[in-house]
Amino acid sequence: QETNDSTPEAVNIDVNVDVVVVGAGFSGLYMLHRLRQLGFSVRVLEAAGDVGGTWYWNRYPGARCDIPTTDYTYSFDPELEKAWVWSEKYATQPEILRYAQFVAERYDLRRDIDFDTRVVAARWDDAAARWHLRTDTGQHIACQFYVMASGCLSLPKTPDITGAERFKGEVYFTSRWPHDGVDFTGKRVAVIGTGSSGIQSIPHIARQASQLTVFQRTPNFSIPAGNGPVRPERRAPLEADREGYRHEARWSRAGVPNERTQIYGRYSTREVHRERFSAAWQSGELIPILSVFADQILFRDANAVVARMVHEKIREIVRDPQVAELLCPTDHAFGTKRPCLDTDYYATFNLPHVRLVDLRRHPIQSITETGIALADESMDFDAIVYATGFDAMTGAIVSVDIAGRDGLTLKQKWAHGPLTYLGLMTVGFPNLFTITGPGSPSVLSNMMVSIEQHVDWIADCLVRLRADGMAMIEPTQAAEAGWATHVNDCADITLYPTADSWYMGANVPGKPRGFLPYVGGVDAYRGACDEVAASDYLGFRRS
Ligand code: FAD
Ligand code: N01
Repeated sequence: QETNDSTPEAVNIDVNVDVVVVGAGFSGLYMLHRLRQLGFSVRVLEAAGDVGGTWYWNRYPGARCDIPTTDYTYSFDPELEKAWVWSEKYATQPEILRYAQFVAERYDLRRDIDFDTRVVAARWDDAAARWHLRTDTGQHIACQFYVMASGCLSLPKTPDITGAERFKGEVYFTSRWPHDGVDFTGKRVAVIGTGSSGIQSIPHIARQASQLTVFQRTPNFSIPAGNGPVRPERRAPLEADREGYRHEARWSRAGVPNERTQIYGRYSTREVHRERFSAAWQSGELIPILSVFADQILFRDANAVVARMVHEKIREIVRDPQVAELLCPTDHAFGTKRPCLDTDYYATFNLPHVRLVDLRRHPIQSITETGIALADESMDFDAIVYATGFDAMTGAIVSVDIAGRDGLTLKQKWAHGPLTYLGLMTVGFPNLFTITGPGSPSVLSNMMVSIEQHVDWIADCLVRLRADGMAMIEPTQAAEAGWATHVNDCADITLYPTADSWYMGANVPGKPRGFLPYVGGVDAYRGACDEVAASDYLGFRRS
């Protein structure tokens, strides 16, 4: 009721805690563990039926991480590191989910988590300096601090294809895959979307389906994962000096120890191009292929060297030259959309029952009751798989009706793009923190490193407030504006803003256009956050 919402202190409160954390993925789990250790009362609210976040929801065949699992792992507890050994270079979704469950059990986290509980609204009470949250289960929860650990890639994009609701066959979303799996044996299957989820699942679906038709709007760059045992380059330094390796990761550009090259693509020879590209291609890792040359994300000519060599690889693998050309990305610079890691993706198009449809030349007119209609052809399917991505970085946050000081909603404030200070907080919404939020390195990094850094920073900040006898923290307008300028300046010297990517918000119709993460590097960012904290939270008002 409106009256209740505007005078929250007058209504019944079901739970009253120091901190509410939304989400029980890797961010929420570690946040809960840290805060509990520090003596705060915490409630975690999670829409899913269990822990794991990304790894709970994305159960499509072939789902794996794309950062080596030795790096995509918590590092906050050496004993945890000893207790868990990853089975391969890139673990599967079930193994990563088991890891999240293992962590939840080891630290007895589930007792403070409400599952199957979605937060729908949050309202700041300025007089009492408290947040009041409402859930879809009818709970009213009050808290002093409110942490959105709700994920950067957790809100699936709603299908924006005409007629999607008409199809009478089976419909699947990679991001909401059935827990019992799907058997496509003997079925005619359509997959829409060729981002990481499509590229990982397509080879698996092709192994079962009698016919597979892939609907591609934009080809993506993909490199072979070369999955198998953990690479010696990662295992040896970890075994020799685990803490040293983790330290190097925390102070690296992308959260994974990697050579920092000074070799410029535009100034080096063909031999150097080939040698460095081959080594990166062989590594089967994203960070080496994204840093073959120091200038590849800055200048088109250097970038084109890498792009051309990926095209050559595609042409070597795909036998039909026309199909090979369709699979070669030419509309965006290499790395400006997240490149994919695959196992047998391009080779799948050599199979006789697999067909590629180029939606640029043959757009979908409508999804029909029995299949998909293009302008010049109609195709019938038993199943349609949407691998169409997410409303990334801001979607899950603004899908909660969050009202800050004076009733301004976050959706209104961010109508032209998100504004944050350090990707952690936003003016007008005191005591609200986001983990890996817009304006932080987030999705451009090994997320585990970024998650731990944000959780630790927030935990330290709350401890300092408590120690200083303060109840509130909020950024200043000047700090927020300054950070926004810096985030944009960093992006603008790169090629990133030139692509129609989800990094730019370009994949969701109507979403404001702007580069969402901070591209200045995990190391520079950590330095900035540490400096702010060490200077009595410079750029924040505390009271
Ligand atoms: P999430 O794991 O997304 O968890 C957020 C949780 O919040 C979800 O469980 C969601 O249900 C819940 N939630 C959201 N809104 C609400 C609400 N209103 N009420 C209640 N609950 C809510 N990153 C890497 O660094 N390396 C990788 O290899 C990698 N692989 C990926 C593979 C896939 C298929 C995808 C989709 C992403 C991948 N990512 C990867 C990014 C990945 O999202 C992060 O690494 C990490 O798992 C995010 O953890 P999180 O806890 O921040 O968010
Ligand atoms: O989503 P995407 P994703 N009609 O947005 C197409 C992480 N991740 O789930 O490019 C037709 O990348 C769309 O086409 P276009 C990783 O960070 C990691 O695959 O917009 N097509 C695109 O091809 C990743 O980047 C892994 O022209 C439509 C595809 O659908 C992020 O999550 C695995 C369409 C969506 O690709 C998102 O990946 C999975 C339409 N109306 C995810 N709408 C790992 O490997 C969209 N598309 C670890």
